[in-house]
Amino acid sequence: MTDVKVECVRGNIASQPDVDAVVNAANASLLPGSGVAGAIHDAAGPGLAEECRSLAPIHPGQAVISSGHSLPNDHVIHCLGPVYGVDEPSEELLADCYRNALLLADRKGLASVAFPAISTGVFGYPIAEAARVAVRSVINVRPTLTSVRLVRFVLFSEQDLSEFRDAIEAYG
Ligand code: AR6
Repeated sequence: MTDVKVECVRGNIASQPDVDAVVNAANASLLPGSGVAGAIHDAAGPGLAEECRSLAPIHPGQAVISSGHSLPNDHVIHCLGPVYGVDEPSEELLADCYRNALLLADRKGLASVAFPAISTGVFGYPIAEAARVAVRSVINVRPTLTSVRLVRFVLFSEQDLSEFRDAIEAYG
């Protein structure tokens, strides 16, 4: 039996002070962007983009870790999600993001990680499908985790939150 809690909340990924790492829905160059990447870089300050220069570029499905700079979190885990309909197989690449981020967090000894709904904004992944892929990926990797004890999905809208709630009920 595993004791990793999986939960979802409505909120801002850059305002999750009680988790060790927040996940960035990044671009390949790890530069500040719009949406999640904008919110995280704005809150972290310019030191984050500077540190990211040596970590980029990354490929779809990959996860890399940096420090949190001015964020309330010790770390940021940067994932590049697939562009829906372009980076294939998109389902596997999206699942890889969640798995690789959690394996990296676990290797670093972190206890808690908060994810946004990767690829569901600019990258166009339909939210209901993305929620199922995300939750299934977390549930599949859960038995292998030794240090991570909390996985939180942070959704921007009530509709997105309800898709993740449904997926957690179905697979969690
Ligand atoms: N907190 C939580 N969720 C958010 C926030 C926030 N502050 N802001 C947006 N969302 P996106 P992607 C939701 O576009 O699709 C960037 O420009 C949003 O409603 O941030 O992976 C990067 O630089 C959506 O549901 O990420 C890349 O080029 C979800 O988070 C590209 O966009 C993801 O939206 C990445 O696109």
